[in-house]
Amino acid sequence: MTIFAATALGIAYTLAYATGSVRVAEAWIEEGPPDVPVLAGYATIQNATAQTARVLNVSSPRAERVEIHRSEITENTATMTRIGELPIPPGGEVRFTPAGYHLMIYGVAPPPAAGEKLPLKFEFNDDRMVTVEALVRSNEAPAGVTRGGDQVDGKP
Ligand SMILES: [Cu+2]
Repeated sequence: MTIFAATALGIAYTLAYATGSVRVAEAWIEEGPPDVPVLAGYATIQNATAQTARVLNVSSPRAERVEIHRSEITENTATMTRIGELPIPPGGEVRFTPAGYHLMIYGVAPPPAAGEKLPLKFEFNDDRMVTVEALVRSNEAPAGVTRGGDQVDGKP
């Protein structure tokens, strides 16, 4: 009995460490206007294991809460749905985009400026945790407009 249990544990241990890894790459957060309390975040989650990896929760010590959303555009209406768990297929990846999966990051005070980094912790179904530093980047502001409190008219 004891030998059997030890062997089974040994196999489980080996599998967990032999089947590859889960990576969170290219994590970034879009800098928001100073008066908007929610930020959008993006990342690419890569699953090099042989099983589906499920993202169960995302959090940040700097945020009140982080949700996974999916945007859907039907005819002319854009809607967002909160996703309870996000499956990443074995050997595959899910790339977040403004028109697809994205993170909504609530309650970061004070709001981060471009160039800052916010830690994001991704928790997976198999007890894996991946923490990344997501870079805050300014959104595509029109030429001549700078962020950081100064609105500059770009006209010559
Ligand atoms: Cu959203």
